[in-house]
Amino acid sequence: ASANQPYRTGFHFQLPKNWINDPNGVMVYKGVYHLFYQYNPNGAVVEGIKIWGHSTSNDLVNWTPHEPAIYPSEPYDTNGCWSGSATILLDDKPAILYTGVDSQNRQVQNLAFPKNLSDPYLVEWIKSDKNPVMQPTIKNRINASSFRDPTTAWLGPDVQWRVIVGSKVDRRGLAILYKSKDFVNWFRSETPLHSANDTGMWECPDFFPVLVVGQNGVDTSLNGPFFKHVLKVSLDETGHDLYTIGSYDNIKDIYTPDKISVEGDLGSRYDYGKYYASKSFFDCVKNQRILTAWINESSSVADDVKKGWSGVHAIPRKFWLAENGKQLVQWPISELQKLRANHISLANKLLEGGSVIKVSVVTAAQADVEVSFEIKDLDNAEVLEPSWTNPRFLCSQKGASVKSSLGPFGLLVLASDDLKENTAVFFRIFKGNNSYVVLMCSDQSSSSLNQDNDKTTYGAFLDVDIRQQKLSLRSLMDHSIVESFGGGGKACITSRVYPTLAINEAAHLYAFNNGTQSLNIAALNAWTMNTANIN
Ligand code: DQQ
Repeated sequence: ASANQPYRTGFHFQLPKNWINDPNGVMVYKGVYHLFYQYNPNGAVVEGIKIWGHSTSNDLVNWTPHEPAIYPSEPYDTNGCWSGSATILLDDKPAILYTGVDSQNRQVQNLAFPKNLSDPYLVEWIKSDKNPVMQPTIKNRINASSFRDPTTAWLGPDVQWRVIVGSKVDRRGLAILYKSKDFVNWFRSETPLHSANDTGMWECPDFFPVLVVGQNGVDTSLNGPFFKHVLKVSLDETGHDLYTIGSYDNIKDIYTPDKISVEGDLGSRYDYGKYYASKSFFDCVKNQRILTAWINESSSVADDVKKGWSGVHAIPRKFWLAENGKQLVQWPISELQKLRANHISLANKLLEGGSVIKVSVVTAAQADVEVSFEIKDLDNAEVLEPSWTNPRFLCSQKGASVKSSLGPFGLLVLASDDLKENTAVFFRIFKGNNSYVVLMCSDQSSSSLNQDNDKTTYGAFLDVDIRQQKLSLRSLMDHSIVESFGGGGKACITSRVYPTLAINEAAHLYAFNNGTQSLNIAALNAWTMNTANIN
């Protein structure tokens, strides 16, 4: 960030200019991490023909740019090279499946292989002469404008590859399943892997196993008693990434969610703020599953054009199944901590009702903070009305300035010294039926004096038992983005904000308690984040 470009990020993946959206084909090859991405080389707007930009990294933090890897060149992709995924085949050879928008504007799936396998940077890709390898036909009745975003493939017990492609029939979202023995000739299965009513188009599906016990990740082809499966879809109607946890029968090729399927706006979300078109991959170097995603702007198109760029990617997150098996838990990759500098800390500090304390971290515009709160007396918590089931609505009704007894308390980030501008990331505690209910909110309503931004408030319920444990929050602040992790990563909220006063050295960090009851900051650790080398 600089005086004329105060919203550029210091450690989030971004490009020098123009439009970026979905992460594509993420993988590790010969120890090098590869990230491809949807890119519009002609401007900072969504309109335009998309190509696959390409960067590589040794640590998922610093990134080196390469020439675009896949761009329109053939009738089967002349109107765009859209999202897709990488699969490492059995002979260790990577393959990419991507959506091409063909000369008739039909969506088809295409295959590409590296030109030179001894080049760890895989800078050149060759498209298969069998392309398109999957396409809509009169017989298969696939909707040619809703057929895109092939996943990483996995191997079944019959040694055939499987891949799903997002689609819809009317408003029923579908994960169409294809199988192949050789990765080149693909056959559509009669039944989709999964589908759900009234969800609209399933963009960027992702399907993978997670271990029932522990935090390690596993290869996409594993299945059996030690695993559950996760299906994620990106709903274009709401702009949200939703997932279910369930079981995958790899004989019948059917996925069955444990409880409910994706249900409109209120299913489990990776992130309750801005976070879309995510894609995971198995990092066999560190035995972890990593989640990447696109975070779009909340500014006006005119402002995006003026600043010359649009879109960033989230910090890659390691993620795993929670101990109770009911949700995923996400945490920024540990390599990010290499950027931490100027450590400051507080311990056992009283945060009185109605108080604000300054946390004097150097460069609060680009910082990482972890805080845990201790609440001794829960008796006076506000009673949760049975109708208060929508956390986002609750957070917008009860923003950072609405007092109760236990909350709001948390952090004011990217704040000006007069607090006229601030983004409030905070908790509220309610008394539920038999337990306490924790609400986590990110309130953007005072984030900027500029009124042209989307300042919607975000919220999530956080599944932690505060009688047993402290309430923790980690926020990554990076000029125009705030990524927050509640309860050790059980609820995540990412927001985009565009302060006009609280920029660069004029941005500050505070802890606040706007509730009437005092509580304790058990520990607070904050760091300036050094700038990563990104593109
Ligand atoms: N973005 C791509 C599509 C995908 C959408 C086009 C999701 O392949 O469905 O840029 O953001």
